[in-house]
Amino acid sequence: MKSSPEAGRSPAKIIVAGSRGVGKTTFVGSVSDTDPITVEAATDIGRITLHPDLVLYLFGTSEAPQSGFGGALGAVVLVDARRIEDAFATISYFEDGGFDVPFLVAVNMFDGELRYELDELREALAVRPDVPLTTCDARDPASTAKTLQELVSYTMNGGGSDHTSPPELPG
Ligand SMILES: Nc1nc2c(ncn2[C@@H]2O[C@H](COP(=O)(O)OP(=O)(O)OP(=O)(O)O)[C@@H](O)[C@H]2O)c(=O)[nH]1
Ligand SMILES: [Mg+2]
Repeated sequence: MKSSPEAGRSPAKIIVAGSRGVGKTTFVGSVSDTDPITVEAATDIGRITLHPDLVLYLFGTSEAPQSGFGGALGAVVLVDARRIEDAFATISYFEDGGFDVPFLVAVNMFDGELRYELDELREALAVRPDVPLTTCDARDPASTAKTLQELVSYTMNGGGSDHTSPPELPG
């Protein structure tokens, strides 16, 4: 039987991307209802029930997102605050529409202080002005939940210039 427990509703998927060791498994684990399942090296699946009718599946990966991620709502690109430059490849992948979903960039703080202002980081990482840039603590469920919330509201508001909201209708 393939019927899902969510009775006909297709669960929403969110991708958690980023280079090796940025905290993807930690992020997915801290926000999930259950321990993340590692399906293969560096790919995690977690699940969070925001509401009985709203289940989010989280896919943590450092590979280019695969076909199974199709229909994803959006992506969190995690950045290690101590190794900012490692994030270039992933950010440009999403910016160039390699995987066409709205995304935000979250700098995982690893306890440290951010050495740069977010504005400076945005410039250094060449993150478009319309893409949200934020910080998080991947180990803290409240922090990861807030990051997901931000992504979901960004997505609902059009998710950047490539996904502009429809023109206002008269009346
Ligand atoms: N102090 C601190 N340690 C963290 C934080 N996030 C992750 N770590 C640690 O950093 C290491 C890497 O975190 P992971 O969550 O495994 O990173 P990952 O992106 O899944 O790594 P790969 O799957 O190998 O690409 C682990 O030892 C974590 O415990 C954080 O916010 N603070
Ligand atoms: Mg991992």
